[in-house]
Amino acid sequence: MLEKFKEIGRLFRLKSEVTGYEQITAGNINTTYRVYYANNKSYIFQKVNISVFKDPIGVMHNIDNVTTYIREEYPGEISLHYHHTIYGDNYIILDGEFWRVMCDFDSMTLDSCESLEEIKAIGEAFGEFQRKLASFDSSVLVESIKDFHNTELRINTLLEYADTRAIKCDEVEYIRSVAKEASKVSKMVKEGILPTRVCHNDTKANNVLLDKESHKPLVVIDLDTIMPGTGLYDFADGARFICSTAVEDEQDLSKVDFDLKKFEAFSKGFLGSVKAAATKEEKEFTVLSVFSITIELASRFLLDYLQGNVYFKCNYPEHNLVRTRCQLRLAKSIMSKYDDMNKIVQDIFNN
Ligand code: GN1
Ligand code: MG
Repeated sequence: MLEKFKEIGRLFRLKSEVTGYEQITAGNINTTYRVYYANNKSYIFQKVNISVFKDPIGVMHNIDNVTTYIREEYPGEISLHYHHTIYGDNYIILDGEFWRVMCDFDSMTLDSCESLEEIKAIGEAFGEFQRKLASFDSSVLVESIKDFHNTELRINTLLEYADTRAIKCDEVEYIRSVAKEASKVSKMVKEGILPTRVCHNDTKANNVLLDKESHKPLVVIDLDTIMPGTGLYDFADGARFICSTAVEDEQDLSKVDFDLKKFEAFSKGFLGSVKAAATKEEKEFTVLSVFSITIELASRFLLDYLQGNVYFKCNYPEHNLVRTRCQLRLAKSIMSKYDDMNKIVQDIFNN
């Protein structure tokens, strides 16, 4: 790898000599490394998964446009910087692999979070991200993954796959039983009842870099899926992840629950930033969107498990099944707390 990193660094015109590297294991799709240089600097080298991102150049075009916009509109704030080659590209293709190099920050990420203050701040970081992009011209964006958050299609694809192979299991049957309810939000987006906004589309807590000491958010990362979509799902996906009492691949399901205190903190942060622009319908379906995105992700994990783990990185053969079960457990917990969640959300909207 060292020789490869030297070559990549040279193509991106990085000064100094590579001295070492470490792999960053967060993220289920791309492969990420921190590469150290003799001048005491480090950079993030990332190999983009081109079977997931079929138009990686389009992805880099989106990232370039969005980061330039944020830098120009919000000077003085920390922003992501991707390095360019002598040809002006923010990527290279080397031995058939697609690589990019980003600036590194002295920072950390969290896969789970117990501090309500930190949860609120992470919510605010994602909410602010959406608010800042409200005037961004979405017509310049390439759709990096088609139908990425088309919940109805995701569920139907799973059910059709299972049915044509006569696969019967509790997970498939539960998803079938809630399919209509879980598809409602994405149907309303299609029908124009819910507006589309420029969204991050992958608002897991570990996609916010935090200051190592204060744990305050520094910058939102992982801009691969920035596309127009429902703003509700950025809220929902963030809540799904951060309000769980367990990690996304917890094997002991008794540990998995949806935490209302965490939800209140995240909601205050996120919705506090975006509520001024929220429509009546968005307010009404905010809580349903949390259930929907959880079922959507469960359907994606389960389909990948049935298809032999071709999409998400797995550490063991049952990994995607374990992830599915966690999401379904979480979805059931969300359903049981629906009214309390709605009260929390409506109080925030009304204040
Ligand atoms: C993937 O790569 P990462 O870990 O940021 C996935 C998200 C899922 C998430 C679940 C492009 O995100 O949609 O919610 O895993 N990203 C893509 O952990 O599919
Ligand atoms: Mg991602």
